[in-house]
Amino acid sequence: MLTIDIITVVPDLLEGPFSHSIMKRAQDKGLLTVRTHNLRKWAINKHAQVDDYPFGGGAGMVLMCEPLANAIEELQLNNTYDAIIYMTPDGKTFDQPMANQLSMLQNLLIICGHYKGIDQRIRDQYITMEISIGDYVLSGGELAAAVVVDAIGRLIPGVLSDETSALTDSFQDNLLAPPVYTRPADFRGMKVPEILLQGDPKKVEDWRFEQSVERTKTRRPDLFKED
Ligand code: 6GU
Repeated sequence: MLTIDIITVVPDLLEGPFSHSIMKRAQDKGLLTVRTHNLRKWAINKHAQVDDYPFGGGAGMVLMCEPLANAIEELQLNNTYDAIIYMTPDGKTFDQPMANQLSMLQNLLIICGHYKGIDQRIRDQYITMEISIGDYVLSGGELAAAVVVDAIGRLIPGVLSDETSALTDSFQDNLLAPPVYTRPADFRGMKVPEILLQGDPKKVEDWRFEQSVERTKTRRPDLFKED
């Protein structure tokens, strides 16, 4: 059972991604709980202020210490977090091994920045892990958090109907997934590889492995160089 709390100024952005398909099933089965918390609940005044101008000048607003500290501390009264994660383009690049590790934890708190980010003192004081989802800039951490939660959620045992299917994902063994086909066996003259129709599981397995290696060589040779 994994519980994920998410602090955000735009909770609406996180409504859709977890309400469908596999993420919905994970929650319905009681294997995953995702709770979003609007940072404005901890705003410092009646204007619902949570951000302010950066000291030293410059463009963009910074999420203030006080609302974030109060939000984190209030949530900590009822939860002991295994990790407090800040979503930021200068974090560690998210990958499948990180997803695997996070999926084994019980309680996660994810902080989504917006505008120019959050006050550095919150990062120094509370954050235990900083995650980026790639080398490009999003306008906030919410979509990145949705990516991370999806990648983690589907790895929780019992979430995928065929429990072995996460094992055959791309990246799970540093190989890309092989091509897949379904009916019809002949679509406008384009045929499904014969070996998949013959019903010899060993041959199918060998073929899929070869295809995976071939795909990885041509598309992602860098994956062979890792570890
Ligand atoms: Cl985690 N946040 C933002 N704002 N941009 C990103 C990102 C995160 N990861 C890649 N780009």
